[in-house]
Amino acid sequence: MILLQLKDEYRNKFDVNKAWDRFNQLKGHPYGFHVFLFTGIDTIDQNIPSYLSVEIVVWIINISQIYNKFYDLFDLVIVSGLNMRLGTQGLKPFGIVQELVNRYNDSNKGLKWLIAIPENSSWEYPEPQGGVQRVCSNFVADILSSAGVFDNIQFEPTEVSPYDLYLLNIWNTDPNLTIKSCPIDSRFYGYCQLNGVIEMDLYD
Ligand SMILES: [Ca+2]
Repeated sequence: MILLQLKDEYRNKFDVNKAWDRFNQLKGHPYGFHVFLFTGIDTIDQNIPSYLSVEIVVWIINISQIYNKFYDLFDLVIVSGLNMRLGTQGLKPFGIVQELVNRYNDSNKGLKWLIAIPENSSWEYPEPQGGVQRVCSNFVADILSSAGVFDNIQFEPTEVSPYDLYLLNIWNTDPNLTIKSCPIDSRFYGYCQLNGVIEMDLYD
């Protein structure tokens, strides 16, 4: 876990009151299990990490049909997101495919197309673990955006992965930066390492 400071130009944009307002809106919502996978999947075949593909999701969906015991888990992390993309509720994988055929009857608008539709940050999922969904990186991106760091650039925080976040050229990596409350001298890493031993390569 690391503590990063924004570069001065972004610190100046950061409106603390707006950040707290957004924090209080998101506080208490469950962890974003519903969006976890969809944050990483952006296209049919060009995702980061590269092994993440719609084929894997389709494979998992097929497995979910065999191992019914784990269906609730598959529903939580995949199937509910597919229903959300279709505007349906409670359809199981076969029903989703059937709905796609009925609605579009187009080989370009099949399951893979549905999986790659971007996650809309305003979607509210049904139970279990319902409501607005954010995983860690979505949450940070949402707070930064709400606080004005990105000016008026519009994007979906639910599409921001940890990798996307630390690639952003907004962090102060001055090797002489010292953060008083840091448990380890921040000059050692070039940022403040709160715990853990894995060293990060920011911007890499
Ligand atoms: Ca996505």
